[in-house]
Amino acid sequence: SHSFVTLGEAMAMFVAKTPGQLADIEEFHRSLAGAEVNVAIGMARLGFEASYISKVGKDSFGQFIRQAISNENIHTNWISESANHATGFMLKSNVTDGSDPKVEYFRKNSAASTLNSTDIDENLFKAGSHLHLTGISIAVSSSMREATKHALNLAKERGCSVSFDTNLRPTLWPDEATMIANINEFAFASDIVLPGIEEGKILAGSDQPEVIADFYLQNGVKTVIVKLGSKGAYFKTSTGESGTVAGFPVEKVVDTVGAGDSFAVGVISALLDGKTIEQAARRGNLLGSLTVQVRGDSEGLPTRAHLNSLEK
Ligand code: CKP
Ligand code: MG
Repeated sequence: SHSFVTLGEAMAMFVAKTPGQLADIEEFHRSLAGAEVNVAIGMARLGFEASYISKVGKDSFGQFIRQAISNENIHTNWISESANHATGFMLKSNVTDGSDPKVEYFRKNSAASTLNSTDIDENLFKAGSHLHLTGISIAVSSSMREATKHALNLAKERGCSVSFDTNLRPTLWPDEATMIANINEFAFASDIVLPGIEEGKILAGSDQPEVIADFYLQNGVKTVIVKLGSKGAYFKTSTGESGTVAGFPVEKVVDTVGAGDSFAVGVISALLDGKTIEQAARRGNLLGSLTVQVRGDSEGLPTRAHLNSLEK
C-alpha cells in the first residue's frame, strides 16, 4: 500500500468559545492546527501509513502536538525538538454566520521555523510514496523553504507523486510578488496542484477555473483541481480530462478553516486508492463539507469505515 509523507509546522490552536473580537475573549478551546498535519491526520484515519516531518519546542505545546500526532497513528520519529525556540500557537475567532474566522499567529521564530534540510530523512522517499506540500511551509522561513525544496527534489528523484496546496498566507510573506513567485515555483514542480478560486485569482491572474488550470498545466503540472467552495470543484488534467463536480449540501457552516486540507485528503486518498480524477474531486468536496460543519480543523475527518458508508 502507499505511504504518505508531509512536512510543515504544527501549532496549538486556541479557538474562541464565544463570538466577538479576539482581544475580548476570555475562554478558548485548545486544539491542533497546521495545514500539513491536518492532511496527515486525514490520511492516517483512512489507513495510510503517514509520516510527518516537523520540529517543536521543548515545552508543553510541543508535548501536546507530539502526543496528538501519535494518537492519530502518524509516525513521530521525524518530529525533532529545538532546545531554544518555542512551539508556535495561534488564536481563532468564533463565527456564527459561516464567514471565515479571524486568525492570529504567534509563530515568528518558532521551533518549526528552524526546520532545515538536514532534518529530511532520505529514506522516507521511495517509489509508491506520496509527498504533500503546501504554500505555508515555504512561507514560514527560508530554512523551512529549503527543507521543503529538498523534500520535493528527493520525491521527484525517487519517483514519488507530489501534491501542492497553494495555501496563500499573505501575513507570512514580505510582499505579494515574493509570495506569488515562490508559490508558483513550487506548484510548477508538483504533479497535482490544488488552488482555491481566490488563490488562483492572485496566482494565475484570472477568476476563471479553466484559465487557472491551464496556467498550471502549461507549466508542467499534470492535474489541477480548483476549489470553488460551496460550488464544488473544477478539475483538468494534462491528458485532456476536465469537468466540474458539485459541492455537497451543508446544513450549517460552522467554521471554514481546514476545509482545504480536508479537500486535499479526499483527493490524495482517492488517487492513491486508484479512483478517477472526477471521483477524487468528489471525495475532496465530501471531506471538505464534513470539516466546515465542525469548529476544529481535523475533528470532521472520517475513518475508512465512515468514508465507506458515506460513499455508498
Ligand atoms: O486552507 P485551510 O483552511 O484548509 O488551512 C487551515 C490551516 O496551517 C490551519 O490549520 C492553520 O493553522 C494553517 O492553515 C495556517 O498556518 O494558516
Ligand atoms: Mg487552504
